[in-house]
Amino acid sequence: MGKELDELKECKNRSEMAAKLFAALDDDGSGEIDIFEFKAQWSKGSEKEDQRAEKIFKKFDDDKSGQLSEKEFVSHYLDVHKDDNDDAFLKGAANDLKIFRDIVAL
Ligand SMILES: [Ca+2]
Repeated sequence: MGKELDELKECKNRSEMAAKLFAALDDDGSGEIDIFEFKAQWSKGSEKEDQRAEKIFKKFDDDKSGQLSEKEFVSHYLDVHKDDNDDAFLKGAANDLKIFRDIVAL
């Protein structure tokens, strides 16, 4: 995940890093993520991870619109990782970014 790490190091704060993760999840660039997009990127077809993804999605979707906006995603991502120190946050985000960008091989 060296490439992702370098890329995230250029961000000036955690919000900017989380916004990059959102962009990686938002495959079609619509500015919102629906549950199908979210699951495809998050769980990569694993059934167990699908259930987790669904729970996370519901928790993140503040206005229950069935879509995650960048604002919803960023605020929850920061909240989930609020106890991480900067190094742990950076590494975790780089790992997530790599997962979100990997092509699903089913
Ligand atoms: Ca929403």
